[in-house]
Amino acid sequence: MKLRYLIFTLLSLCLALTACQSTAPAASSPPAVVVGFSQLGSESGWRIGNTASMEQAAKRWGFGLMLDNANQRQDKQIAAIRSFISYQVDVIVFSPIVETGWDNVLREARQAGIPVILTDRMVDVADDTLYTAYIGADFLAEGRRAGEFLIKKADALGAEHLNIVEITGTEDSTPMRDRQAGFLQAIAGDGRFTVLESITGDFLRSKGRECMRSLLDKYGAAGIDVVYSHNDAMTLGALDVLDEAGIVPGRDIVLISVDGEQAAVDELVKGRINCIVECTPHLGDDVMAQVDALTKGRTIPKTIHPEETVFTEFDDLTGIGPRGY
Ligand code: GYE
Repeated sequence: MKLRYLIFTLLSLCLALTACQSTAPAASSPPAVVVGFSQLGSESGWRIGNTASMEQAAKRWGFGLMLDNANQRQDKQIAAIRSFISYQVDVIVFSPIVETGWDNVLREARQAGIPVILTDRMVDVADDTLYTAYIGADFLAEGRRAGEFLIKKADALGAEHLNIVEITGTEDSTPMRDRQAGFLQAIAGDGRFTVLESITGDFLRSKGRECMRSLLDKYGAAGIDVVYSHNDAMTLGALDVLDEAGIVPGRDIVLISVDGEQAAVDELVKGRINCIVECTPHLGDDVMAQVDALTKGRTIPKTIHPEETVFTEFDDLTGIGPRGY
């Protein structure tokens, strides 16, 4: 116990010194369970809310948390996981920025006997016993909800034909793939819809702006009926551009977004976004509950999805409480 305690304190100090954060409890009480968490970055309000959720939950459960923020770099995530292995944390939790490229480091974790829980995003590995569980959204269902809204909206407009542009999240990431696939599934076979183009905005507000600008340059305001954006940060960036161009969002162009950040919900309430598919970042307690079960030797479910909903212009929006992210 003494050695583990020393290691935990040293690593916490080291992570803090290298601009990482740690929610390590005060040096007087060694935590019984130490979790190494590799967060992928800070690209959106969703992500910041997710990091806070993990930190708060670790505290509530009395676990030590070694948190490393990889600032959008897979190599940094791999390095963080390797450091968690050398320091023999009890459980490794990580949110993989992309799906591929994890086989080796996951094998190393297995050799060290440390279980791995994936949170938020999935990996694509040849052997899916390399991770113990996935705790995060059902992105395919989210994409379908976006498509279902569009069908309802087209009905309400009596539209014969709608041109869609899609601003996608980070390429090779689970939410990007499945939000796209679910959306296409939902609208498949409905001749009223054409997806003109899918362009990647990397889940960033700044890139959402760039994408919207280039789409407007290419198709003109009259050529675009619908923007389907894979997250609120990019949608907010697109709104900036539409405002500058004198286009009325929500009316001249239908906007469909994903996440449910406060800033985006405020725009929905104002009628400037038509639909937001909820994706909750509040995964911390679900993750820590499974960490707790694992460290007590219990078997845990392979997949856990949080409950999520959809907010649209057709709903009564007065009851949406503060979003907390
Ligand atoms: O939608 C987006 C974030 O992986 C679900 O990543 C997450 C996505 C979320 O940057 O805002």
